[in-house]
Amino acid sequence: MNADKNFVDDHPWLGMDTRAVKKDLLRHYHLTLGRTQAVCGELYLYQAAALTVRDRLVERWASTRESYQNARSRRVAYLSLEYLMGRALNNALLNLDMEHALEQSLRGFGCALEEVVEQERDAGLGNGGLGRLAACFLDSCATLSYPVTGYGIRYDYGIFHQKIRNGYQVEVPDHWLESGTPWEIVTYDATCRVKFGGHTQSWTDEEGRYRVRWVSDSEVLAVPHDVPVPGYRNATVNTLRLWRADATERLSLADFNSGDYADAVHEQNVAEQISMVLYPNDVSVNGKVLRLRQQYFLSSASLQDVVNRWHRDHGAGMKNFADKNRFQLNDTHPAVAVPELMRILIDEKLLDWDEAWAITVETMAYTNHTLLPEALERWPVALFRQLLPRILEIICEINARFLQEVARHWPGDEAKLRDMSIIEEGPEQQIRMAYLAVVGSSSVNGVAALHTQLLKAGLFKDFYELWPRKFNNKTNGVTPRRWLAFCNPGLKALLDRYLGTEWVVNLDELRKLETFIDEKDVRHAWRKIKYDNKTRLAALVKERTGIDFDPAMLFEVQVKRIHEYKRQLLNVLHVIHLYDRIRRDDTVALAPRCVLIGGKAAPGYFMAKLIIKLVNSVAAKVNNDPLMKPWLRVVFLPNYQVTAMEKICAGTDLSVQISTAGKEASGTGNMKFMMNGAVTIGTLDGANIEIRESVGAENFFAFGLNAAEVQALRCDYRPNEIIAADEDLTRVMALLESGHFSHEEPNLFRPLTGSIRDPGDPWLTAADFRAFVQAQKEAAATYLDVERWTTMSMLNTARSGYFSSDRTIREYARDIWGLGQEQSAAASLQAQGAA
Ligand code: 26Q
Repeated sequence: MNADKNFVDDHPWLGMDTRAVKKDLLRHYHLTLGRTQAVCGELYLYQAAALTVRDRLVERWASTRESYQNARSRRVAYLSLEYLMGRALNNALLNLDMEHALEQSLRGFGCALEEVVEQERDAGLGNGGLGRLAACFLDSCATLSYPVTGYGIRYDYGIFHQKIRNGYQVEVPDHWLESGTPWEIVTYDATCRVKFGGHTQSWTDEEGRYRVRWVSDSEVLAVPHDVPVPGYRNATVNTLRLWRADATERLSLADFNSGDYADAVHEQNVAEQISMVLYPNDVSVNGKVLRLRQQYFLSSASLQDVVNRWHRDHGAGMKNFADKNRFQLNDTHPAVAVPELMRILIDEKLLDWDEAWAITVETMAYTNHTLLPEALERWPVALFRQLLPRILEIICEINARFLQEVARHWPGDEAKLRDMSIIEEGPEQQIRMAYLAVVGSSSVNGVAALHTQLLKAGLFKDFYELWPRKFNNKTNGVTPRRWLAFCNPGLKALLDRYLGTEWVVNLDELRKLETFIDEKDVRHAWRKIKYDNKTRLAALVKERTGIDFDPAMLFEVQVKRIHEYKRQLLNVLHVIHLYDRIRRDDTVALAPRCVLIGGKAAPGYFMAKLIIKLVNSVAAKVNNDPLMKPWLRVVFLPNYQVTAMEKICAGTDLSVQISTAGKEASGTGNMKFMMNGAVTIGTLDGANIEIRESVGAENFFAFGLNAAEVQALRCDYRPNEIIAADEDLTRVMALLESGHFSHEEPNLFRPLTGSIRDPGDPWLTAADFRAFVQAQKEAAATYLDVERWTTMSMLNTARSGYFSSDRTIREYARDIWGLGQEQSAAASLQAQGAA
């Protein structure tokens, strides 16, 4: 065999020792980047470090691909419009165990590693929980050596950068690729073409088959940008393939020659728009044409890619394709993959409908992430007709056949046909993407036990009756590599010392911590670690807001997207209540506390933006009042992102998870806090319920209405009576309504107080106020009992093993993807052999 062809196999892997790393660092600095004098804290040193690490990833990447190929195992494509990857360098250093070598190498330049890693911009290609979940899943798949490829879009602009001006959110574009990224390799030879617009033609071919041709009026190139996803110390490197959109014809020569330069680049601009920017709404959908173009672009390119590889590896036929492939849809955003796979199989591979449908349903699986009606995607039929005419025909055929099945199951039931139809009738026909995903998949899962239960009883009730076996739960998890081993080095050292190092890949091992729960030294070390982490967090708060947090005080944190259902407003009501108590000099059993709230609001979400302004106004009032100083500090932390959470979760005492019961599908921030020894104050919603079960009710501050009580109260909700009957709440509302926090504009917060007083308030904020205050009192009293709090904190970490995304991914692999144990083990063995 030609040595060049197999460079990686024929050469020993690059050294991991300081000498080898330092040599490559210098080489990249001088030769790849063309620099002469290394300057500490500059971008180029980071880039040289990243390239040095990347070389080692690329070697393992090639061998991982080969071992998957040899194992001929089933493959999974994870389709997601969002990946919130955060920083890659730190993560790769941990997973390849290179931190020490790089640190030493940089020392030669008189430079600290911490300074170098700070140069990296977050890859913020997602909004919140759903995007970060995708990133945690990729980490677990690589760590477990599962052959899973992530597919997404390489947005030029990720989630906006949040600035706060005069207390208001201002969105600044996130041009994260400004100085390039060392973490992608462009794979031009796997470029695909995606069709848009035009019309369809049908004919009967020589063999008498009914055929359809989609004559599009434009085509866009999808260019793969591959990002390495390293597993934890197992020599596996999986792939995140991100598509960038490009024009097929770079510029129109005709237009160019006729002198219209602007028109000449028009097509290019239209094409490139597709991968230009991430849509910044996380809950309510916005129905923009460009968003549908993004969805189809991702779905079509990814499916073509999988089918192309299939032919490369297995020849021309589609036999066994269903046995060897699975597609996981991250919410309905890529649900158009269902009709797109049908199109490829029927129009291009010439399968008949039934064969194609069997393959499609067998290979597709759908994860639902929300029950909120405003988050359910619907697209006008008219828009599909214009943009994706062939796909619309296929959806109509899927629906027609599906409705026949409904009619067989519920004979004569017209209402059922109307309720379950993929196409919603009305003044404007709409496609219900969630129904399309359910009908076209063999698995439908929710993301926490309560959420799945509510899906089966509510949104998908009829579908559950029709196909009970499709439905299953997969409670979310988070990766313990980033969310414990990396973000909490102090705690990692303690765990390594007392438990050994297995816990990083087997988080259930944390249970062993319970055997040390009474050991004085451990308890003392535990408190010291938390104190140090709080000091780190305080430094971040100081840098971003100018406010001093005192690490001796209770750190209470609520960070997540700003949304009414998450009830940051309830948190603020409690803060105002504390402020009111301190002003009245009622400080009995009060624990001095620092309250941190952070998160981005969708740019068009008025109420969420007003909540941000309120937090800032209350913070200003509190922090400028000398009376408050010993008791209360409040900040809104600007630009909450993955990298900020790495410091935040390690330095938190009390994790605030207070969504209206039944509304938060799962939550994943709650899990990161728990792992790092924070205690939760929370409602019985989403994964909070399972967190409480795991840690024990005595180690969790639960409060408020449960999902059933929320439902029941809706019919007869009288917030004004609740307020009138509650002296504390009356005072809080009076402060807000008197303009106490908005002197120049006394009515500024009326929309918020009005919503609390509205009998139609869907979030029942007033209903849970008293219970929240009570739970907060208990939390404060407990915090003041240092020993009791230490025990609670330790037990939260010790019992968090279930919330590892390794557990979640094992369940996906077993129940949905059917990835056998042997497949993962074989790949892992091969990779290790290569290492
Ligand atoms: C849809 C159409 C058009 C534009 C935007 C969107 C869109 C984008 C993102 C809709 C929703 C999202 C994100 C949803 C999300 O993050 N959901 C969260 O998922 C987490 C992981 O399962 C859960 O833990 C959270 O409870 C859930 O809110």
